[in-house]
Amino acid sequence: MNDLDLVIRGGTVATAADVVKCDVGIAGASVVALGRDLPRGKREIDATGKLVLPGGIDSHCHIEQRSAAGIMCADDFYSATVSAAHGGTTTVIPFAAQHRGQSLRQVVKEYHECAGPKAVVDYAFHLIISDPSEQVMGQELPALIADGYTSFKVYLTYDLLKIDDYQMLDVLALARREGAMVMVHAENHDVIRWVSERLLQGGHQAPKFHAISHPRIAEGEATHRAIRLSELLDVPLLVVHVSAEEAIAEIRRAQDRGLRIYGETCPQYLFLTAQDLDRDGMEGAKYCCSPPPRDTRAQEVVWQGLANGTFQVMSSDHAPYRFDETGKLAAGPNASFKKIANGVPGLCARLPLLFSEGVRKGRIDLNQFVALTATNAAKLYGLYPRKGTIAVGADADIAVWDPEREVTLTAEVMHDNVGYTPYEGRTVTGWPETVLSRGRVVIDQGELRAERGSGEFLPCEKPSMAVPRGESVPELDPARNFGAHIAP
Ligand code: DUC
Ligand code: ZN
Ligand code: ZN
Repeated sequence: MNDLDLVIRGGTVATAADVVKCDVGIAGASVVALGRDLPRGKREIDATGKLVLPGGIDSHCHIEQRSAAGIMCADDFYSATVSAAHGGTTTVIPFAAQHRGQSLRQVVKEYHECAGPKAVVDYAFHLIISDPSEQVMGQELPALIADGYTSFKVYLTYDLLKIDDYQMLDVLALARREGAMVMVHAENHDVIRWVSERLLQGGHQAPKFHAISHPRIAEGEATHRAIRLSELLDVPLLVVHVSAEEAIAEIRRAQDRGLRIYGETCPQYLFLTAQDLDRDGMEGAKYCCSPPPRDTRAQEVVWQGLANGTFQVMSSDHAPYRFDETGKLAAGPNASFKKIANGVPGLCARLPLLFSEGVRKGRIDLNQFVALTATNAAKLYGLYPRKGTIAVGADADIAVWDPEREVTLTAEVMHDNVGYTPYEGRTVTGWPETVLSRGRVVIDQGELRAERGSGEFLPCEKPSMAVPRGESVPELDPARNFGAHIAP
């Protein structure tokens, strides 16, 4: 233990399980010792009065991604990962997003070309499957899963992304066979389309109608359907960016029945409401995301879901578009709600918001905070225990967190390329002062220290949480497997 490169001394270390006062000894990229009065390291960080937390894992963010409508995200892998690091996040899992007709292999190659030279923290990739062709399902996807892309998102809505229930069953069956994690965007496409058309026919174009066009029932119904399809094939499923009470109830009910259904929510469903979309002029466009923020009652139900374990993860769904002609207003300064790019930024604000409003206000405890922002994502996506915890042998990805520091959120504080934050003017208490990634100081007292391209790609293991629970037949046999579902 004589060769410690860095010792974080005198802080309170919190993981998903424990809160312990101890030092953290780091050699090279790894944590090598946890204990009191560790020998001096070549460098020391005094963490007296501070929390020492696993760096956050943001397992749902869109970086350098072109939307189906052709609009490019405002953040590339440099600005996005710099923003993440400033907020205490040391791993991001954005999407390698397939547009219809594209080879998934080629898509992954292109995202690597974007990320490799720019990322300042480590990254993995989920895949987005919009075109489950024979080539994709038969060859590309199984091969990519074996290569460390072990999770993928599918959409039940959006004209250019959605898959139908038959395709969803194909995707779930493949995930079951290959041990991958399926993430689903669960909203009923036809409900949204039908309501939207009627709103537009009635001349209702303003951003606030985006929220009305995505009814809670559409989210609840699609969540129910996705869960039932996964139940039919006995395969785990993760429902992403959940906002509506109806959807939360479906997830909870499925969990209570013993199904491996997981839930993710995001800051916008805790801190924004549909009222934000009704701001003056086009201002509301800044808050358009799908599913939309709901009301204060829904916010409370989301908080309950975080506290009672219905949700395993709180990710940002960072989908950054500037409030100008390159982003939110790409279809013109008075575009209808249907033409506004969907998404809000959140990579930097995610941890401080949840700490300030969740931990400090007693809605969740520190262990839950760590689980929701880091550990569970690592487990769900095959990065645990290398990432998501502070333990001997784990990567030294650490946020030394000042629980008393007050920061007022502004676009500048976010260090992204968006030009606004939906949380402008909100003061949070608790902020990361030093952030380490694999033992490297990435943020030092709020200053960026990392080089472009110093982040590394993380191939993901097949997640154990993607495996069906209990007795499970590896090959689906309709005559045998589906009998249980036919019984009255
Ligand atoms: N909704 C999505 O499904 N993806 C990106 C952002 C959003 O609002
Ligand atoms: Zn989505
Ligand atoms: Zn998203």
